[in-house]
Amino acid sequence: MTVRVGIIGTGVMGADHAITLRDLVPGATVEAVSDVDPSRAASVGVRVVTDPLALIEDSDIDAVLIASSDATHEQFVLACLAAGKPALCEKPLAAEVAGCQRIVAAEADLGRRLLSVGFMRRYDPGYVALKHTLDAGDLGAPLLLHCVHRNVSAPDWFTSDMVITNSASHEIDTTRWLFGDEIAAVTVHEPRRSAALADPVLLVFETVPGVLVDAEVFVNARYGYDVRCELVGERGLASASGPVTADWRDRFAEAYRLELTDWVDGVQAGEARGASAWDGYVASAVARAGVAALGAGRIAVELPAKPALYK
Ligand code: ISE
Repeated sequence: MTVRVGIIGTGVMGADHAITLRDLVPGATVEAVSDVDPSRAASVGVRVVTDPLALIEDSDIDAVLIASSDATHEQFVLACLAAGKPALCEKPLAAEVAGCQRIVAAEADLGRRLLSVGFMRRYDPGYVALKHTLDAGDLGAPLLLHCVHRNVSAPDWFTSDMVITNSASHEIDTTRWLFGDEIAAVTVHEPRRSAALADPVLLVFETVPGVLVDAEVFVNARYGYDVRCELVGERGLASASGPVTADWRDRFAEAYRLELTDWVDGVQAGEARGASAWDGYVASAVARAGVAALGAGRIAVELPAKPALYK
């Protein structure tokens, strides 16, 4: 069966995903799109549905890709659950931790997973190879992970909180995915301020078994988009790196292709793949602890019990 995808939000990521789905993902078509800006929606070149909730309900749409502004995610994700439609939501799952909790509760009540969250680094060949090396035991037990996450420049609406909630959320998810462990505490350091916002920041995550992860997140690094990490184990080192590019679309093009392919294959198989709503919730909860830690020392992360659906 061909998966007929509806895309909500045709800005930078939605438009990029539309091209990837159309040109590079077997078994998928972009059936319709919706955007607050009708001309931006029309530029994708497929049917435009003005009301995003009508797109979710549309009987010609099998699965929904949500790439609209962060504040709208919760409403659309909940509507997909109510309609029984699989959905891939760009991170964050919801703008606030409470919204993520409502989504997790709604999916747990439904009793089946329909949601995936767009943490694309889980599909990046370099990060996947690093995880294989670690899981194969070649490095011994992990001790430290050093991460670098630099953007050329942040949009003018970016805030200090967003450096953590929007950007560092990738390092939070990478840490949990790579080690399969939760983050127990967060500390955030800030050097001498060179900009109006807290940028760069240096985050330190402590995982439950005691691996230390440091992450430099610098959203106005100017020279390029540069994302990489190095893992230090008891018996060796391994790293994941990639080219320095203009932005994340080039650096992670292959990761996006693999993510969308796996999502579509999962829809065909009746399975939700990739990061779950629970992963989206935890990323937001840890990011919120990071925001609290900015200038306030070490903050412990308290998580509720994981619902059975996600075990
Ligand atoms: C953006 O939303 C992304 O997801 C990028 O991967 C990240 O590098 C950037 O900092 C975020 O703002």
